[in-house]
Amino acid sequence: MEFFGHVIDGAEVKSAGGETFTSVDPYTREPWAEVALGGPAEVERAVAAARRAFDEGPWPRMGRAERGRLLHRLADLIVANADRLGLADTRDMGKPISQSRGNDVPRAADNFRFFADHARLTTAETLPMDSGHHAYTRYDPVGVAAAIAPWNFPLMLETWKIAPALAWGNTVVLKPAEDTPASATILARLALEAGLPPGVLNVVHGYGPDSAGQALTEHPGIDRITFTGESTTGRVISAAAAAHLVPVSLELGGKGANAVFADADLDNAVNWSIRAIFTNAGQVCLAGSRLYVQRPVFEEFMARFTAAAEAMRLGDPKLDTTELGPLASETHYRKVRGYVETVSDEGGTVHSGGLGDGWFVRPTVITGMPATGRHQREEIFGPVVTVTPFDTEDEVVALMNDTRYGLNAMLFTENLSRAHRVSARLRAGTVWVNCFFIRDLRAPFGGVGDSGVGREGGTFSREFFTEPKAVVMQIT
Ligand code: TXE
Repeated sequence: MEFFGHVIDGAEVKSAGGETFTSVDPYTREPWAEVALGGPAEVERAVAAARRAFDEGPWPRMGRAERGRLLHRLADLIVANADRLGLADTRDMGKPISQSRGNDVPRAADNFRFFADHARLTTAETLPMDSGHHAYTRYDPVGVAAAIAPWNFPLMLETWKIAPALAWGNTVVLKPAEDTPASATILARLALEAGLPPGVLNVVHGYGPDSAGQALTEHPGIDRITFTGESTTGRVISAAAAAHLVPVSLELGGKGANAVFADADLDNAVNWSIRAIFTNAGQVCLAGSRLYVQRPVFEEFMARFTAAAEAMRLGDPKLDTTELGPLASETHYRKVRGYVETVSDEGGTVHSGGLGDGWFVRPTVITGMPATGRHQREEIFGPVVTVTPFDTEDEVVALMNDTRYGLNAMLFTENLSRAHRVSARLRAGTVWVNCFFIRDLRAPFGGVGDSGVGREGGTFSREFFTEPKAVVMQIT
């Protein structure tokens, strides 16, 4: 079995007491990697190393161009190691290799390139004042950032947090999800190879409660916490941060609504709606898990959508041809299975799909589910979609907004006015019109309600990972 250690102060290390845990490959359902299991002692060492690197090391002082050069070198190494990194995520959580190596790895490299360039090129405010003074803004690094990551896009989401924190001159302690530790250690090894000084990027493995995650979020030496994961966990982390008045950025769950109007380009709507719910086996906070279709095209859309869902290729996620892998872990499989098995109890019908072999759930389409049913309200986080007909624009806007989440929504229409009108009325952090998951890293990303607090991306990440300082000068 491969071994993945913590990376603390520039060295890959085991836990003080030699404790380990294993990562299970959800396709073979066998352990494939042994991982150092950290706790408060390892967190203490990592935070101390990050603090030293920030207070005494070259990183915050070397300037954005030089930091950017090193981050670009790290991006080059990520691309050069795409096979290893992609396979690590695929073995850890069952994501098809075409998505891990093909999408997540290039995006991880882009995260470093984008934030390195953004920090170097972005301007700050100068405010001429009538009083004979002027003010300007400095964006200074804050210190040590704690990043707690989930298992659904391991490398991609870790780098989405690490890249802006580092680009703005901070140091980082990352706690990867316990189901997906491997790519984080590989990334930290590559960071050292790229020339990042010791202590700038530290990785501590372990669980959440009563383990490395909790120790990190409760540590008084942390200056920022960025977290992606479950909404309940977000509340716990927010409370831990409040004890030290540490700002948090929380990207939490979702229950994405997707409306297909009768005037939509149906080919395009089917294509994106399939991707919206079945990419990464639906283990996506942005997943379009509530699909609403206007009644005149309901039958036709359903026929095409179901045919496309049934045509998806399930299998070994290590094969390039596989489109849908198993669910990420046994625990998670049991959770999703629980929803599939209770569809009729809640008043719905499994129109197509259902449980597969092992930890597979086939692309599952549910109809007739009442708006109050658990399947319409809770985040299933699997390849399971409810489809509901609607008649009017007002009705579908009300249905789409009838959720405690508010991460994103999609709508499909060829009517320009409707696209703008409905987008404005939706309670969501992102609205995609006639597409899904198209990202510009300058755009704000985050959610309302139970989907999170704060936004990341471009200047929004800068606001979070820096202390904006106003300098006011007398000029006359
Ligand atoms: O999430 P957790 P889990 C949703 C999805 C999924 C459910 C549970 O519905 O089924 O959450 O997944 C760390 N202090 N999402 O259990 O527990 C934990 O170790 C500090 C949505 O994996 O939130 C891991 O690194 N850290 C989501 C990370 O938090 C703690 C992505 C996420 O774990 C902690 C993933 C604590 N007290 C799951 N408790 C999205 N928004 O995309 C846990 N952790």
